[in-house]
Amino acid sequence: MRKYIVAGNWKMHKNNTETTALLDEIIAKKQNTTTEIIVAPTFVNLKTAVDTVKGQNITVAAQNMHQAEGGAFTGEIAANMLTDIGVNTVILGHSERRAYFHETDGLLANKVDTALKHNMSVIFCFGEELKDREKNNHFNIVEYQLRDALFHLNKNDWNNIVLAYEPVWAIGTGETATPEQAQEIHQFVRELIAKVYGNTVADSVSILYGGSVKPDNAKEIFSKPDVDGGLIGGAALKADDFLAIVNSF
Ligand code: G2H
Repeated sequence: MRKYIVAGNWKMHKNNTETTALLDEIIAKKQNTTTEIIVAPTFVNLKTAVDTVKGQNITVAAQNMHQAEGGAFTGEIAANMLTDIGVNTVILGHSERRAYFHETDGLLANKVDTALKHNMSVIFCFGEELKDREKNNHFNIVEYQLRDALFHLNKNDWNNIVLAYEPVWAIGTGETATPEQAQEIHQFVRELIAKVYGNTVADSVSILYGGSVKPDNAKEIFSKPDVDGGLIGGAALKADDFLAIVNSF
């Protein structure tokens, strides 16, 4: 059975006080749900978040991490610094990391390996840019991203991988892929994983959609058979919006 997941990627928003306030509101208003709720505040607020959500069935994730075990990498964060404070999930390969911090699929393969070595779960983001879609090259791009970053993994590794399809042209732009466009890629990805790893892996990996998901479009997107939830940016910054999305299955 695939897990349904709604993950809030807070990006570079919310200071420490605001982090506590938003989490308190989410905790106070959240209803019982079988959907896994994940929040990803900034690094400096992760420990606060872990302490605040204790016992609440909310997972705290980091938005990035370095591939090395440690060393002279000014400004970076290692896997064991995250696990030591109770953060066992990390978002890797977000398009903003790829675009502004030059992260390549080769580098991301190393980051994924490091995360798995530390028994962390990875939410791996991928997706084409507008120019790729305009050239009708989006299936190829997505396939290359997954092959280069993930297809060296063995079958068991996939127990700790969640995928997040985020078409770059739909991120923070108000543009959303139509539910049909999302389903088409999600189905393609699941079939690709089935070819490489077999049906058991393909049927058990959760594939989230991300890119301008809002309370008013979440239900339709999540209703598609290969969409197992969402990675939410802007709409994750307000408790009511985020929880409306969590309750959209
Ligand atoms: C895509 C998404 C969250 P938004 O980046 O990862 O952000 O929902 O604001 O488009």
